[in-house]
Amino acid sequence: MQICKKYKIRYLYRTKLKVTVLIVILIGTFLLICQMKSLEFLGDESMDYSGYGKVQKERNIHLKGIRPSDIERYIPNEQGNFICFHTREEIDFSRVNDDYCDCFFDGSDEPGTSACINGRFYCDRQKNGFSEFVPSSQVNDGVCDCCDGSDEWAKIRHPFRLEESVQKKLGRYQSPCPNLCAK
Ligand SMILES: [Ca+2]
Ligand SMILES: [Ca+2]
Repeated sequence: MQICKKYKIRYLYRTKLKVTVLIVILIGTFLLICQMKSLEFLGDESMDYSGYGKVQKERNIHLKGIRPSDIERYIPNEQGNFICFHTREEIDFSRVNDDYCDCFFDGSDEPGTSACINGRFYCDRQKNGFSEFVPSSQVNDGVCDCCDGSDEWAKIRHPFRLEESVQKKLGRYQSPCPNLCAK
């Protein structure tokens, strides 16, 4: 009886150990996938995008709020269209940043405006090699969100303007924005 109990305890201990190891492996795998997805999302900041920038310049394209790693996706295709990132729907390139949300699913046609509720605006200045972005709702809302103030490109003055000394004290600034990237 005593031996049976001993084996039972040992069996339970081994099962518990196996379950713990399995949970640790699963959590580790999950974290690894999350990290890989996150890196994929941030894009490869070491890439040289000057070529794409050159193409945009040659085609007289200057779009605000684009993530550096997405610049190639904002070059019109052979039909002169833009392709929504997620749905692959083609729209005329003139509908990019026209302040009307055409790519409802991801807001990819409006990187530089607040037209799409789920969009993202990538600040001009990339901080520490990472793409700094703000939600599209913060574009031209009168409050400086990017450290370089690029989200306030329309330079809209907030109707309720705080004294500059108050803004400084709060560490939050209203448009027109100072460049705080160096701080
Ligand atoms: Ca649009
Ligand atoms: Ca803002």
